[in-house]
Amino acid sequence: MTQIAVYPGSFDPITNGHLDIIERTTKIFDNVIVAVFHNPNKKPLFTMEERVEIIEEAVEEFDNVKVDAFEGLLTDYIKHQNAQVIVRGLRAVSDFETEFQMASMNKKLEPDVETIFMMTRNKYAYLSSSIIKEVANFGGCIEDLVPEHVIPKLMDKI
Ligand code: COD
Repeated sequence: MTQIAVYPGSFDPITNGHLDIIERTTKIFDNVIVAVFHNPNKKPLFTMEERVEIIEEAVEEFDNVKVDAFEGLLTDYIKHQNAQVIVRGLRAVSDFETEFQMASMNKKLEPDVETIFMMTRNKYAYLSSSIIKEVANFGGCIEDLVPEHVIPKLMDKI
């Protein structure tokens, strides 16, 4: 059976921490879908189309990665894609509580789907999309923290 993993997130924008999780996931599963969540209750900095496009450029080198957008329940999307696994990244202990709650609810909704967690690489442990936007907004250097092509796109927005 082809093992398909879904790596879901907001990715507003993708960081090198996300990219590292994607790269490591490609080595474990046959196919990886990076699934960008459209949350109607949130106003992201980048539109859905922009986030998908930015990620597509970042994952160009991996031939088993597809980038997609979804709305509604993640578990419904997973079944629709015939995927079996949700991949999430863990940074600090503070991530654990939310992740535990989400994984438990997803298990309740769809018992056949497993969530697996990948520890962040130490050098990316402090990275999040929010901190990148804040630092960029105040003129700080974000080189080496996001894929290169993200920097001018962020500059255009702020
Ligand atoms: N190093 C390693 N991993 C990282 C790093 C880093 N530096 N930064 C972020 N990550 C990981 C995060 O821990 C997460 O696993 C993933 O990357 C994506 O992160 P974000 O912040 O872009 O995305 P989130 O956490 O906002 O995504 C939340 C979802 C969209 C997955 C969630 O809200 C969802 O599933 N929504 C769909 C509706 C639904 O089904 N709701 C019920 C869920 S129980």
